[in-house]
Amino acid sequence: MKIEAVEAILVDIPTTRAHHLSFGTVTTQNYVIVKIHSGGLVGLGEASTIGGPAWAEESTEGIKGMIDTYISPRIIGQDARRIAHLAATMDAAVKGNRFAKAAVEMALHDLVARSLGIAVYDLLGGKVHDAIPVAWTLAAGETGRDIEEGEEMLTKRRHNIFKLKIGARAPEEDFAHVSAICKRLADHSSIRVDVNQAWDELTARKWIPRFAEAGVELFEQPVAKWNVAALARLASANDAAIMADEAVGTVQEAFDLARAAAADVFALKLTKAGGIANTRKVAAIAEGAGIGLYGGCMLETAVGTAAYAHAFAATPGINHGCELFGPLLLKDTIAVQSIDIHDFQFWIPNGPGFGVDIDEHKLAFYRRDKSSKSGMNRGPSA
Ligand code: MUC
Ligand code: MG
Repeated sequence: MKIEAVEAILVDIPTTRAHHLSFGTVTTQNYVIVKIHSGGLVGLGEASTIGGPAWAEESTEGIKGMIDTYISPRIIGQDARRIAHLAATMDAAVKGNRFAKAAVEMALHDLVARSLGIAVYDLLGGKVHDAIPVAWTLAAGETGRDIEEGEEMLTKRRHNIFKLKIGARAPEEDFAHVSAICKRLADHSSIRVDVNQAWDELTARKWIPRFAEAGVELFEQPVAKWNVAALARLASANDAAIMADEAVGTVQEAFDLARAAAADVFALKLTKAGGIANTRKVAAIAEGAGIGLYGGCMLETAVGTAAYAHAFAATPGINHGCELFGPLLLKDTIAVQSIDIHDFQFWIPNGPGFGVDIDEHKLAFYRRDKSSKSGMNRGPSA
């Protein structure tokens, strides 16, 4: 199964509403869609960023450049079925750049599974989850709108886990906002907050117990990702769960966090881990350390969402739900199939591959370069 060509396509899709995070406000999501071609088949992968390089180091422009310049030339002509070998090839050629590698590794999984006529989760050992409870992020930036949105999600039986984005404002203001939402929604749902690294340890030490008292069950990345010691102290001092997100990318970071008892829960994301295989290694470290798991996201399109879903479906122990709602925050889709969320759960799509096909007209509309020819890297014989 020779890899004939690799495309890395920049795509921008507006969100249904402004999404407010501690480091900025997102109104358009930026993606790199990867297509790997072999024998008439196409495997799909995706790297999604939030706020360009504001969430992690990589931007979509950098990811595309990395794939076109350094990754594609090394994998074109090679056997797509040797996914672990190709991952090692990428690691040897490129330090870091895990979002870029993840998008390519996802596309290899999709391609190989499609060639076998099976779902990616079957390539990974089969499903352990048919559906996973799914959170929604309340981040409209206004308490009344967030409450309305939450109540609508409960009525529609779409979501009963809510993640609130805080940290952009003073803790006093965030507390007023979160406690008002807890008063209205906490009896019927699980309320969690994501601080996206915005607090220092002193602020976290002071405010986590107060937020917990108001009804918050889980605190995602309350302090800077490098501050493993602070995370450990917070995890040991609080009954509410402390979840590592930005802090737990690589397998080595997962090991360090586990050794330091610095988190009760790990948020898994294919992009920050550098692919499906590494995500499952992070999950294995969590299993060994008795740490819980959450299926995170980077607000992917239906393509990336399906890739995450297949990896999560085949990973035991995802016991804190997931947040695979990305496509529902976008004004439009580039996929033929829609995601299936009902009864408060995300239902895993079937194959072949990730079970998602590109709507080429939509892709042509949303791709940044507006030209279907550019971005294609071909082998010499293709
Ligand atoms: C993050 O840090 O978890 C995922 C969902 C959401 O609302 O923001 C992201 C990123
Ligand atoms: Mg997070």
